[in-house]
Amino acid sequence: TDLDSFIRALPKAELHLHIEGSLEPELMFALAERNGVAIPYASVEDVRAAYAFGNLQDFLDIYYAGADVLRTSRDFHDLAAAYFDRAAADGVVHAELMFDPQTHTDRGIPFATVVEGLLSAMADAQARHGISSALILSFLRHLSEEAAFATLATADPWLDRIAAVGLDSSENGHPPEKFARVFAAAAAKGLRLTAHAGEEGPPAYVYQALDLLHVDRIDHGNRALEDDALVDRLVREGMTLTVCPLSNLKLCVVPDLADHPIDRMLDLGLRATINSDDPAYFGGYIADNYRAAATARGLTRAQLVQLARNSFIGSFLPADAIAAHL
Ligand code: ES4
Ligand code: ZN
Repeated sequence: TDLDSFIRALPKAELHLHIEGSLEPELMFALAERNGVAIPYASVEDVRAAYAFGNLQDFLDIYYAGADVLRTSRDFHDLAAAYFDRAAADGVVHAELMFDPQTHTDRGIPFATVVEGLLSAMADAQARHGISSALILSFLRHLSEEAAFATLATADPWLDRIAAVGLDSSENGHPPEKFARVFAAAAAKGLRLTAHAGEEGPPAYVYQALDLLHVDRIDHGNRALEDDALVDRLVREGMTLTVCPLSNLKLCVVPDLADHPIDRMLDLGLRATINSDDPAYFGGYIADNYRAAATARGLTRAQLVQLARNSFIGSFLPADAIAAHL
């Protein structure tokens, strides 16, 4: 359709994408076979049928289990290459890939295996599609502060190829304050900072991400809308929110896309962006997310352009590269 072509033709950055969340069931089966790994599904249809989630934790349990088929650098390369092919078709010109090293190192896959596979796919994406990209090392917040420090230490030889650290996994009960010291250490090493906050967790967790982690962006941030003073602050500080409409629907953060606050965020002056989060699990890549939000909320072309523009402003690209995209 017309809307479809408009969205795909709009140059955009993807800022909130878990690369492990781009593992399509077909690739999961192929890697299970290639690596001789047993998976608890009989077919691709069986896998897709399991993707009905009542909340974030339901999803995470299935997402961590799926990642077990990823064993070699070639697996991580193939995973990211498939993502970049889809992203290129959707008009993505810059992508910031989150990865969860602890999901892999805790099952004996070396950090080097993960990062070398991802970096080779990123170099290919630049050569084949002209897509620039960056890596965000995300700490699992259900694990300890000590484990996060150990992960940061393991990453040390690659820090010149890692743009930022993030914070993901089970939000409730694992407030940002738990990671204040490790985020300070990451900042001291020159890394940018982002954290999931206000997806399921309360506005207090968004305040903690700002005040205790000193983040450059907030991943999700939906529940910030419950606190007017917090919204004013996010607007005043020009804080980017990496919003994920289909994720919000599938994880029951919103009951229906018709209730999604994306246009309210823009109307309030928040620097909202649209992203896919875990596209293989939530039913769509970035253009699907733009299209679903646009259709459900009647977004104007000007609003879609604003969202794409926000994605460059909120990116971890250097200032001259951001300017070149605006
Ligand atoms: C995630 Cl949607 C979401 N929230 C928190 N942690 C995650 N890891 C992967 N996707
Ligand atoms: Zn996420």
